[in-house]
Amino acid sequence: MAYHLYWLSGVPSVWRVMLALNLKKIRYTETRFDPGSAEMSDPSFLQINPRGQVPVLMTPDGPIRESLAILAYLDRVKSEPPLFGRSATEAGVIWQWIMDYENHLRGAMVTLATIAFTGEQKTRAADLAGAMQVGVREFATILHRLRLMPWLGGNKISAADIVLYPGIQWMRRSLDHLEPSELHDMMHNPALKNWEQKIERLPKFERTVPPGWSTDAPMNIVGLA
Ligand SMILES: N[C@@H](CCC(=O)N[C@@H](CS)C(=O)NCC(=O)O)C(=O)O
Repeated sequence: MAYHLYWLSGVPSVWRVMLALNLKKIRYTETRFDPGSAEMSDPSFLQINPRGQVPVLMTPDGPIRESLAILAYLDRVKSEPPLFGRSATEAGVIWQWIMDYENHLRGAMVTLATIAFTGEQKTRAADLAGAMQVGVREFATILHRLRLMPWLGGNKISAADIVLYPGIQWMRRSLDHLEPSELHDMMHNPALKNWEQKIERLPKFERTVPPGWSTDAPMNIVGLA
């Protein structure tokens, strides 16, 4: 098979690549590493990705690392459905949502998850409050958008949706372990739920869900970067 994905369970950047491969109906084989696996620092893997990180997609053109780079590559390999829009405006809007997430919400999401899964609610109260504040501010924008449009990029699913969805699922899991807050209330928003359900109804969505995600198994926050 032409494509082979190296991955770790529960990693948001891996999840976006899997969602993109499914959306494009591109078949792939896979190697799943265990967290902290020695294989990721083995010279044979470092030759593929000198950073020793996942996701990496092996392609007929060689290995591609960095999830957003992989999405851009896949969009050129198979143009339908487009991940980054058709027009200049669509491309700009889609990238705007992706970069808003990368530059603002992702940091807050990582802080919330780290605090939630290490039980540091009391010792890192100020960090927790700061991350909550950023979360509320960023989610207000996302919810406003989803009340107006079916997808973040506009009328069609795009890279913006599949980049944000895995991060938002991490946010949900983290909030389950934290005291009720305004951010918890925002997560019940019907427009947000409706958007999530549309993603969850995509073909082969179940294959992308991190193994163990539906249980109370401890979360691998190492994979959160
Ligand atoms: N910016 C990268 C993130 C890659 C990354 O940080 N991967 C982490 C998991 S999220 C990893 O492989 N960590 C294992 C390690 O560094 O040993 C992307 O979007 O692909």
